[in-house]
Amino acid sequence: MKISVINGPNLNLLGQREPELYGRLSLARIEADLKDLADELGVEVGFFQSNSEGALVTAVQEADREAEGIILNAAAYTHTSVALLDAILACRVPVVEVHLTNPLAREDFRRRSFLAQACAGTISGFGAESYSLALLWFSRRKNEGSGA
Ligand code: CA2
Repeated sequence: MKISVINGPNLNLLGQREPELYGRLSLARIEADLKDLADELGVEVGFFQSNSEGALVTAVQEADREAEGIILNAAAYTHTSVALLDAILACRVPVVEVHLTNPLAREDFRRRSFLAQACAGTISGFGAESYSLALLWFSRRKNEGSGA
């Protein structure tokens, strides 16, 4: 099973700015830790990050063709993007929305996700562990499905 992990705008700055909010880990470190977990779980993972909405739409479409699930932190596009919502609605594979912080505990404009309605679920507020929890869900789902 392959899972695609897609990250949106400014997440390439993780670990360099606003560590009190987003933590001290770089995106590369979060991805390396997820790869370790994926290896333990026997899951293949792929990673993509872009600051561009269109590139993220294309990444979701490609992941839908190539992977069996998508872990998506669309960052600020979570709160604005009909294009990403439409891409997720068109997906055959489940998409899990993740956030490092808990957007419901932040500014009002972060309380609305355009994407959540099309996702299998949302995991927010656990820092880098939000991604791990999403990966565990995919892994357990696969094992339950195979009867293992
Ligand atoms: O908590 C999350 O994961 C967010 O998706 C992060 C987004 C924010 O717009 C969402 O409401 C919640 C912002 C990502 C910005 O990433 C930075 C990382 C380091 C330094 C500055 C920004």
